[in-house]
Amino acid sequence: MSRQEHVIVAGNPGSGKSSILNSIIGRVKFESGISLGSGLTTALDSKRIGNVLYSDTPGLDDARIRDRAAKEISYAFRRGGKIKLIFVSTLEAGRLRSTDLATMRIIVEAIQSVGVDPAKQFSIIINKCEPEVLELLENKKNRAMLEVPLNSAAPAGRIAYMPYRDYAAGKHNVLVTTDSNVYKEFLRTAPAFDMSRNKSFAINANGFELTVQRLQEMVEELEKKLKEALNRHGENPQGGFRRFCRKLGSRVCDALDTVFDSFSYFLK
Ligand SMILES: Nc1nc2c(ncn2[C@@H]2O[C@H](COP(=O)(O)OP(=O)(O)O)[C@@H](O)[C@H]2O)c(=O)[nH]1
Ligand SMILES: [Mg+2]
Repeated sequence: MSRQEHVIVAGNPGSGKSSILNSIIGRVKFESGISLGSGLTTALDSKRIGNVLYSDTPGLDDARIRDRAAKEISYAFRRGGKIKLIFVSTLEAGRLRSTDLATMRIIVEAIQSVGVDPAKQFSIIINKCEPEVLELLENKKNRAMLEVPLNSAAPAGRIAYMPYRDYAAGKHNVLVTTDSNVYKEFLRTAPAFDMSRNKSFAINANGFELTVQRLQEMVEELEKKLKEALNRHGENPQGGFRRFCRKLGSRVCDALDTVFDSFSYFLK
């Protein structure tokens, strides 16, 4: 039996999740806009369109609604399916937010805890990238500075960068692009993993603050080491970096191969 395709979009408030779903569908089906405080989506919003189920989920970033948000995200995964999970994140002055990394990590760990390994089987969209950022990202070393830490927090199969669209800023229920082909193509080729219906699936967000702190430390260390390693290009930086990854692995980073692969890729 082939499973129902289930697109689950996750990430913190304002990153553009609902807008991305609308762009994929080509119509406004999910409410989008800015809201001060807790974000617009505080409950799971699932809609079946054609043969596909789309789930828009609330973020874990807000301490006041975190437990509720964790439950609501869990409900989406309980339905199972051929899951195309998309994390949406934005950069702040070119840097990853630790709260976004923690959100990804906690969700990935919850999936692993029911015996499904989503490593490399989900996508990350870095949304609302300014033209300057996109230009910097054309340089491999700059991309390594983002993607190696990203993969060590949550090893993605696909990382995509979407541009900042002036006309969508602060708007309510607008399509960020009339060209839904970009998003349709993104979704069509997005990696997926299978999950059975599971009534007991639960995301535990109790450790959110601690995870944020640990990931922040990890990213700082990783960035420092990466800079050193990339500067030593040509002098076999891999050996030292692998040793460093191993050391890190005993503490926080469990996807060493992915981290190392993405690092090696950037050295080519
Ligand atoms: N500038 C810009 N604004 C966007 C983009 N995507 C979404 N927005 C705006 O960002 C705000 C939050 O978007 P929304 O999809 O509701 O985010 P969500 O909370 O993650 O679901 C809305 O005002 C959108 O119009 C984009 O690509 N560029
Ligand atoms: Mg939303």
